[in-house]
Amino acid sequence: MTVESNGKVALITGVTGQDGAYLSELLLAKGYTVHGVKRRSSSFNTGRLEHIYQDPHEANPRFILHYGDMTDSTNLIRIVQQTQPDEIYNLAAQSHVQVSFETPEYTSNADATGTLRLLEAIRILGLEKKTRFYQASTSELYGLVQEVPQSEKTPFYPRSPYAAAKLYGYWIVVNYREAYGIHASNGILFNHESPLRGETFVTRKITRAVAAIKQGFQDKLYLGNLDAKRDWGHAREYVRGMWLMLQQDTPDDYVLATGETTLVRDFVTKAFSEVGITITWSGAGVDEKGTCAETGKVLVEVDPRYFRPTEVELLIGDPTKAKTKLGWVHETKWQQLCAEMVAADMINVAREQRRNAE
Ligand code: NDP
Ligand code: GDR
Repeated sequence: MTVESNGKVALITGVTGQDGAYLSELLLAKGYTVHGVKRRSSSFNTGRLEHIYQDPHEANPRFILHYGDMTDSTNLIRIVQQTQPDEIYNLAAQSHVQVSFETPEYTSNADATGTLRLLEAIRILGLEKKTRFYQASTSELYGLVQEVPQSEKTPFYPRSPYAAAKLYGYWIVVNYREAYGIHASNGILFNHESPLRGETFVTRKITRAVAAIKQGFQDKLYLGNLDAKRDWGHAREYVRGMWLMLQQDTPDDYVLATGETTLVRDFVTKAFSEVGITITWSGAGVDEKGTCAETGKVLVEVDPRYFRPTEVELLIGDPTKAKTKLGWVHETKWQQLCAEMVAADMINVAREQRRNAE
């Protein structure tokens, strides 16, 4: 189906990521021309965008990719100048919390200063009145539990270099909104997952392992903290919330969450149950094990390598403001999300194994 152009232009950084792919789909369906910033990579990194890729040689393509990087302000200024966007969605980030302990300086460069670079690009180019700005803020800002559920009013206490970098991003967005009148909003998004989730985040790591174990290609799943609790929603629904924030007359900051929290352990149990495997848990801490009730084989073990120097133990968000002011609601429960991800990974794993065997 061809969608008629609505005349609007969006620029998405982080277009090759999970949210970038869903947001591109949404905006194209609404008639936007979508420009995406992708990094140069020695290997293929546009797999999530294949279905919406348009040959740049076509007349008037509505989906256009540009090489860029959040650490290069000259590049960002040039892309913003060339594309003159009505809306910028800043999704690019070194987004892995554990990796941020290994690469703290790079994480702050891309996630904190990168956000500043984009806001400065708007200012330098005199686009303060034209370009609206969405910042991918995060529930990781809450960190060490101050209160639950966490809302826009809950104090922040970041617990990783990633969260500290995103804290700067959050406040520089608030500052540029107040100082220069830019329509800039923070979406404080709680964890959102999907079959497109990166493979090293816990939900996807679990669903891929479940599919591989079920099909006999993997023996065991090693995980870190099974006691962490997360508020997991579906990424497709969360990108709609991003768009809604930029359609408001005034910019503001909003929590997007489901309001329900689940243990990592329970996500594991549910994922295995989707393929007919019952997990029984025994032991505690590093000695905890998940055993297959049907065969007696240990399928899940704890590897302290995945523990974080400082952990965020409990996240549960209060999305009342987004519901009331934006009309945003989430529909998918974490159990449905888990089932969808396992089903997708059963197909992915089988396909990969076939390809490897060829
Ligand atoms: P992903 O990790 O899937 O995607 C991150 C994107 O950023 C990728 O396109 C990546 O490119 C790009 N990127 C990383 N570093 C740079 C850089 N230096 N310059 C340009 N691009 C870069 O993340 P998600 O889609 O899950 O999340 C989107 C945003 O939302 C992130 O900012 C994340 O921190 C934030 N967030 C995510 C939540 C979630 O639960 N998913 C919750 C709250 C916030 P490449 O493909 O080349 O790696
Ligand atoms: P998170 O997501 O840190 O919340 O950040 P992740 O899925 O990485 O971890 C969730 C929880 O699971 C625990 N855990 C493990 N995590 C990973 N990755 N691998 C494991 O083996 C493992 N075992 C247990 C973690 O300790 C943690 O408590 C995500 C990212 O998308 C951020 O960019 C985003 O800002 C936040 O969500 C909201």
